[in-house]
Amino acid sequence: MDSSSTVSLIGAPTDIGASVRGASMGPEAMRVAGLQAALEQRGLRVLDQGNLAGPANPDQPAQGGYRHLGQVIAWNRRLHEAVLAELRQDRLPLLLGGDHCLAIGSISAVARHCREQGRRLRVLWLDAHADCNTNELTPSGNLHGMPVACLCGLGPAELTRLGGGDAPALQPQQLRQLGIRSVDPGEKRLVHELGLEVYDMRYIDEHGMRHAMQQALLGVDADTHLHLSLDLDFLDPEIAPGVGTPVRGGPSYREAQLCMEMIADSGRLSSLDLMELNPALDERNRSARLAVDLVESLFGKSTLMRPRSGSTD
Ligand code: NNH
Ligand code: MN
Ligand code: MN
Ligand code: MN
Repeated sequence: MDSSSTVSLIGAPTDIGASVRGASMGPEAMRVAGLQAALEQRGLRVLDQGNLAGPANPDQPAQGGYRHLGQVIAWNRRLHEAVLAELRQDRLPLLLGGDHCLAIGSISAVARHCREQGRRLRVLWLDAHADCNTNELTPSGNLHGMPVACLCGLGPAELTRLGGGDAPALQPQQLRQLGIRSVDPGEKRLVHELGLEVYDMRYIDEHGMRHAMQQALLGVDADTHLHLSLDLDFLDPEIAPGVGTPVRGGPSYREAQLCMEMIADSGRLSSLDLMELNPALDERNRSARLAVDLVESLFGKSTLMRPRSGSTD
């Protein structure tokens, strides 16, 4: 990612995978908070591709352990195509969610593109939740609690095989999770079985955000496509109240900024999901404005100049 790059905004205004309604208003709230101008300030070209269209939320109970499976498939198919098209044009896709079930379409497209180009992929999953439920483990049936399992090949074929072929989109070793502090009992077992590398809040408390991020970025090299999937409930609800499933005890403002700054320093960020913003629960759009503030750091806005590759100690 260099400063001559083009970022494509893709809005996916749906809350189909969540039980709390309102993430469907996320894309517009982030635009209103000044996302495009902030990116342009960073020297990037921005193409706002507008919003995708898809089925409405019918607010139905779960069937076979899934709520709204058909609608979730329809949204993710469209998103997969839209993200893939941007990657093939050499642009950086920035997904404006929408609930986190949409990461299935987004990340499966990124993984497909990397496979086609023979590039390494690292996915950073910043979230209060592990999002690693299946229809048998889920307490809710909500598909925004299942994208990690689906991307690793556990889920309905229409979601695990979105990019064609029969390999799962991701190998668990390509993922790093940070900020986790709410995991359901069955989900916990699956996280261990898959061998996911998780830096939970306990780890961050004990070792600090800097060390956690250094670990999570280990092995990211010049040939790595780095994808960030940012669920805004990663942040402490005191600073980001505009989410449907807040969990206390998340990263502070500075911890979150450090995290973004270290991603920027890697120089490898190549695609991004901004998920789960719920303007119906926000206070005067402050969570959206915080998201824009974090995006600025992600694209290199830091307080002072720092040596490019100086020692990290
Ligand atoms: N683990 C819960 C579930 O599966 C909540 C998931 N909610 C999220 N995930 N917001 O990020 O229903
Ligand atoms: Mn590319
Ligand atoms: Mn999530
Ligand atoms: Mn979450």
